[in-house]
Amino acid sequence: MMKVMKGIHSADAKLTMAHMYVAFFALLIGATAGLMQTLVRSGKVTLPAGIGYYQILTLHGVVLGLVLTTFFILGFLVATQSKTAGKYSSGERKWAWAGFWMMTAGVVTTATFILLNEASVLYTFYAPLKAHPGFYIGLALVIIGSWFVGFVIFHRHARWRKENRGERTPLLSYMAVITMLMWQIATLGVAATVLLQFLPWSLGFTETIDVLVSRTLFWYFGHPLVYFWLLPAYMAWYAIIPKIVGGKIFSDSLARLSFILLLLFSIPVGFHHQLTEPGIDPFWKYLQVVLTFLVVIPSLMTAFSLFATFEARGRELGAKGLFGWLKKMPWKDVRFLAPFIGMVWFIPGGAGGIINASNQMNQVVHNTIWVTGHFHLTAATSVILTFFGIAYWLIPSMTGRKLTAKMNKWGIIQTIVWSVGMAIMSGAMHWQGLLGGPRRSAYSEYAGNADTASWGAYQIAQAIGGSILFIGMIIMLVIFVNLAFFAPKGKEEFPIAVVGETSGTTPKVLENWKLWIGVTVALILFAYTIPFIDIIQNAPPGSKGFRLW
Ligand code: HAS
Ligand code: CU
Repeated sequence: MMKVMKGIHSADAKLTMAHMYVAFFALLIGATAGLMQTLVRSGKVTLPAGIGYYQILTLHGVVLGLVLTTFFILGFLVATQSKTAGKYSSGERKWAWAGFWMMTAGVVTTATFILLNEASVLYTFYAPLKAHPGFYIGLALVIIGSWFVGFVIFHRHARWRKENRGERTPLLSYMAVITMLMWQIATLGVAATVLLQFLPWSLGFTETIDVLVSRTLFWYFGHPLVYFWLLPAYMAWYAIIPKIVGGKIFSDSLARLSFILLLLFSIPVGFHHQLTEPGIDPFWKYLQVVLTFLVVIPSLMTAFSLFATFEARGRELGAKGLFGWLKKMPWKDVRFLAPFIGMVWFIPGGAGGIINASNQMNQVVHNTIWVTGHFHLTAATSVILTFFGIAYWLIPSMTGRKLTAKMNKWGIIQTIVWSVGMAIMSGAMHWQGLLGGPRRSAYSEYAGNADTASWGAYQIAQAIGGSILFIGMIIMLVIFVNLAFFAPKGKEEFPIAVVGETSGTTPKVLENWKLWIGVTVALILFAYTIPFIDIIQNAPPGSKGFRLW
């Protein structure tokens, strides 16, 4: 018999930890590459040993945007589902392990070709840049492996429903299902372009590639990708943070509804990354921009729900007025502080997103380093600080250890360091972007162009911010290693909030999967069918491949 401990079954804890080791190793590699980029772009440093700027930029994007996130998220979903819906069956666990190993093999393959300088095509791998086939094969393995884990999550949820007919499903398991549904539907696009376009082309079976088709399929996946990062953070904000502050979930139905809306509207919006791209009819760009504004609504609902949770808890503790709750929050508890700072940063981060999505303003910021500033607030601050906030209790509760007062203090220091570093770096990126500073480019003097020289101060600021962030990364890794291997043995709390009295009953329709998948597919077909046919029918001759590094 397997022993049951630490809040979840030990075999499930092991599965989660396997994902976490890869995730935090990715943090080390990715953040180091990030520091080097800011140094190179400052014009003061050149890379040693023939390492290319675009090579480390590719490494940075792939390792942080695809590896750290996917592994952390799957590990987190497995843990929360196992905790709230019950342990996995041994069959389910086997499939999940198969997925994990397939993903890991994919990561090693892709990373190898980046390190061999055979794939400096950035994480968006835009055609007609052409990488070694190994790069695409590795990516395909990561995606297919993640599908295995996704199906295990669906299966566990369905099993719970069968065993508990008529009852409200565990909120975190429900949210895990939506996150993976969105992921499985979205990754069909990237799988299609990788398997049908990039692989045959890079293997030499086809001469040319249709660039616009590949970018459209990529962004069909690329926007839901960023929501795949965000939804697990929302899971923590809705269902875990209330417990940590001593409160309850404001509304179970509101939380579920916002996840449904995120599923519906996250996918048919990829064109907001292609607003400046020729060859897509403006009407369909317009339509997808409208849908983009609809996907903002569930985030505003989330903000509302969080304020309600904090205020209700604050009043319980005697706070008065609109912001009296601020004085009553557990500021010294890093499990609260890190995600809360993440939420605060999401206010300017989300506002920047709304600017990006506005067609006219997109013309100003597109392809400038403003966009890099935007996603370092959303992904690299709001989401990552929340993931760190999760790690402080998740890792010890998986390894049967305790978060000590000392590590809690280091966590608070890391939150502040990260926040200061990001304020400087992302602030400078936003500002420089407004002046027209390009993204995805190494240092260049453009033949002494005065404009470029005037960006110098912003680049130095980014290098300073990047260096502070590097220190933050080291602190985080020290805490992770401590919690995984050295912290004292004990029973760390796995905080799950209960639903408050104000919540009311949860409508059954929210669990009508056929309906929601149906509407999701209908919206996708509506937003993409006609423009996609258009793109194919009016395609210019395909492009041969380029290797610019
Ligand atoms: Fe974005 C580009 C539009 C959200 C990530 N985005 C990117 C790229 C990435 C990214 C990685 O429309 C670059 C891709 C590339 O390499 O080219 N984005 C949006 C919009 C939103 C948005 C409309 N993005 C995100 C999130 C990301 C992310 C989330 C990662 C996790 N983005 C764009 C567009 C582009 C783009 C264009 C293309 C630009 C171009 O031209 O290339 C929205 O979903 C944002 C909605 C969010 C809010 C905020 C709600 C606030 C909350 C916090 C409450 C706080 C509390 C605490 C309670 C409306 C929930 C309060 C405490 C106090 C003390 C006050
Ligand atoms: Cu987007």
